[in-house]
Amino acid sequence: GKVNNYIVENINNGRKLHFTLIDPDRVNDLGKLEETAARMVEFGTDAFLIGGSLGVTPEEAGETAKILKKTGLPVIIFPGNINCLTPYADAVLFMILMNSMEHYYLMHAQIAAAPIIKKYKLETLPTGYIVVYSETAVAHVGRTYPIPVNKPEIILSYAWAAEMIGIKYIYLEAGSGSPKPVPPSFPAIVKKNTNLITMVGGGIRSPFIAKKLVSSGADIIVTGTIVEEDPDKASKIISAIKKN
Ligand code: 1GP
Repeated sequence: GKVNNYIVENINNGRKLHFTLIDPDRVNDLGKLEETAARMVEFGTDAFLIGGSLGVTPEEAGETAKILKKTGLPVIIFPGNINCLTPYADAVLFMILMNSMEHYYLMHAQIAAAPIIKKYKLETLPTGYIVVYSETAVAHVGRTYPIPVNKPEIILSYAWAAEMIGIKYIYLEAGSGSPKPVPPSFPAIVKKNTNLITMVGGGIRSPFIAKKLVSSGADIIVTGTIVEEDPDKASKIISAIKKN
């Protein structure tokens, strides 16, 4: 698929990527979103993710995708649930929430989504999604089982299992607005021992942390909250990871 090729080619050329996450539930002004999106493109973001844990209507997802598509960058759905699906995006992270204790997030959401994704003709990016901490919206909604931060070998077991199933992307998630990001030892051990494309997000607020995560092995850094607060802060993060 086009979006996968774009990501893989960039990574193979030694680039570190930045994805801007927009939660359609928090978009109040589409004009302002268009402005923010244009600024993020100027700063060097590489793609847009759209999604949220709660409250996203398919209409909001669609309106958000349409605005973001105007930038010319890939627009990828990062679904909290099937309500986030919209035909106006380019692709979807087709995710298994690997450390969920809920059967629904392991296979039923995917079964419910698959025929809709076919109808919408969305490209799928097969993704293992792991939520590390417990005190975030995604952890609560997804009923996840937290990962001990001082045990990177556990995250490696998840990553190996994902790779053995045929999954191509791994998303190491601290949770949106998390007070701390995932430890750099997590992308480090995954990168060293697998061929998975490693995405890291949640609680990334400083250029220093972002740089540390990419130098440890993250291929893609995702930021959402700071873009909502002030796109200028995201600009510094993008510069830091691109300089790496
Ligand atoms: C959440 O990883 C993303 O799914 C982004 O998190 O909002 O903390 O940047 P932040």
